Amino acid sequence: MIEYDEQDKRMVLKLVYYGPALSGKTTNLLRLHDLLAKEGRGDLMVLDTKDDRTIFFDLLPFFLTAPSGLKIKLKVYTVPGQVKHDATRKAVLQRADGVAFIADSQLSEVANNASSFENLERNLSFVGIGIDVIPLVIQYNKRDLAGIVPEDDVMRVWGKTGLPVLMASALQGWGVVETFRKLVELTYDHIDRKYGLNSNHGLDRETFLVKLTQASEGEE
Ligand SMILES: Nc1nc2c(ncn2[C@@H]2O[C@H](COP(=O)(O)OP(=O)(O)OP(=O)(O)O)[C@@H](O)[C@H]2O)c(=O)[nH]1
Ligand SMILES: [Mg+2]
Repeated sequence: MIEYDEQDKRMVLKLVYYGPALSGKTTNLLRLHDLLAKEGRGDLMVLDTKDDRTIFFDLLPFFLTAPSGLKIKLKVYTVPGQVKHDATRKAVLQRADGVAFIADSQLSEVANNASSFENLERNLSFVGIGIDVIPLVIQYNKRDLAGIVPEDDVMRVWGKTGLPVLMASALQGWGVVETFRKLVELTYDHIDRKYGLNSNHGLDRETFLVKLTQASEGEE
């Protein structure tokens, strides 16, 4: 549910990284912050944590201006994965324009992934967003570990949903930008259909993607 002010030429978009506790949502944002160019992105806010676990949310903002002068702010949030923080998850999910579901690839986490995804379905419905409508990508994180669900099994389960599924190791820094790029792509298409980003604002998909996912120089 895009915040769009035609008069002011401003648009605020919200992407949410969702998933079970300790799946690597905060680590995804830390890596995005390191891997993406400074130009066009703000600072990462990691809010109150307890033992490195998110209590409220983390936020990484991006800014870009379309040729029409439309100013777009893209806010990327994480939710706290611990079951007890459900009220906060609902609050963060309000008015979301896209979701990345970060699953933990470890065999021991299969049940937690499933219940977190059910929780996402329930909470999206609670905040009035259709899970079939909102841009949604799935990331299987922690691929660097032993004792993980094989990729074939992941695809067998998720393939039939038609959702994009990406493998990643946020710890090692791979699959993270790819996941973000996929979500940004889907979100662009979703907004373009409604607001004509290309036709009304001269902002094509490629430019949108490039501006938001430029690699930072020097470090990898
Ligand atoms: N081995 C491995 N560890 C990871 C990976 N991603 C994250 N971790 C570790 O998993 C732990 C939890 O990561 P966080 O990013 O804090 O997890 P979170 O999903 O934000 O957790 P909550 O805030 O409690 O919901 C940390 O110790 C990370 O270093 C990964 O790809 N591989
Ligand atoms: Mg976190």
